[in-house]
Amino acid sequence: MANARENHREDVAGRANVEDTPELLAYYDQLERLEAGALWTVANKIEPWQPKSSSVPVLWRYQDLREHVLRSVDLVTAEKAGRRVIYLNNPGRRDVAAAVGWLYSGLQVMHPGEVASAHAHSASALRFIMEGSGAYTIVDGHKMTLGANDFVLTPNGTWHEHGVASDGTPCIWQDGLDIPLVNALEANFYAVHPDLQQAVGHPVDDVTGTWGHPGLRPAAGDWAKGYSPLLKYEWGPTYEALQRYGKVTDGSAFDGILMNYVNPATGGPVMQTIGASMQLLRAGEHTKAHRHTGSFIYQVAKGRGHSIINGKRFDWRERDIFCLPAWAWHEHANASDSEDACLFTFNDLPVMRSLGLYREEAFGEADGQQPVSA
Ligand code: GTQ
Repeated sequence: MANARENHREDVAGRANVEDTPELLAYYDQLERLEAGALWTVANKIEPWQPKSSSVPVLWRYQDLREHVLRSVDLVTAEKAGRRVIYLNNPGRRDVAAAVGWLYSGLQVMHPGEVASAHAHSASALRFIMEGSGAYTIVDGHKMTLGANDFVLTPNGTWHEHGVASDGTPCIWQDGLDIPLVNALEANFYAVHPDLQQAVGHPVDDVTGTWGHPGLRPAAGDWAKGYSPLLKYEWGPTYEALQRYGKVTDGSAFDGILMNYVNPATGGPVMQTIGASMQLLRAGEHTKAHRHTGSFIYQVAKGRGHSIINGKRFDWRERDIFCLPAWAWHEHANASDSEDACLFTFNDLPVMRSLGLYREEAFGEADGQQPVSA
């Protein structure tokens, strides 16, 4: 049986360490015909000492992808494509169309006057706006106008559609979804809105007017759903919060000035399966390395610098996207001595935390930084 031979044996007491013999190989064949197998032939693989991600760290340069994303507009209509998106395909995760781990991501483009019809699915989704003006998303009748570096939720089960106002400019945004996770859990449903388009049932940007006030919530603001009622997190107040926080804290040695986007009704993550944050690296800052469970996708919202992931250096600039596989060592550096840099991330930490799977570790070297191999 192939598995028995591939299975690298580690000569450790208590771990599987059975030599193949002709008799055992014949026995494995017999078990295989019965849709069964001997655990000791796979145990070391299915129970690794520590997480073994099949994802590889990847940096997607916006400069390389952008023209291809724009070209899709000439090749397919938004209407025919359903969603006109170029997705990010991790070489280790092609089988599940993941950008990293169990997270999907893609770049969606829409021209002024275009609309992508309303649908709902079990996967949770978010957008981070990269360029253009006039973009909007409608979630369960709440219309939100979107500008660069705004972050918007389309939580699981909600009707959502996207478009660009006819007096806007071509828009590109990053989509992030937990499609691979929900498919792995075999729980994905998908529905097209019966009218293809939703009626806007509330004043435009009413979610911001209702929930977007730090430290305040409406007295009549009952909210029992599993996702944040705020739905949209604008760049202006986000950046201001990071700058103000940076003035009163030394920040984290591993993450600089890091703030999580939260559900204002609970203080918890924005959605049940996907969390998101924005981090600011101060001028000249180079963080220490650590690793943790959970998969992350970064988009550079501002500035330039590099990250070292498992000893490999990735140089980034504004709008580049890169991924961090689970349990990979990582540290970040701002290349500028005068300007700050900001990294947007979304991740599956709510899943890790709610299932009791979160774990983290600091890199042991004296300065806490990794030797760079490439
Ligand atoms: O906009 O709802 O990139 O359903 C992939 C699947 C975007 C969306 C994607 C989706 C969407």
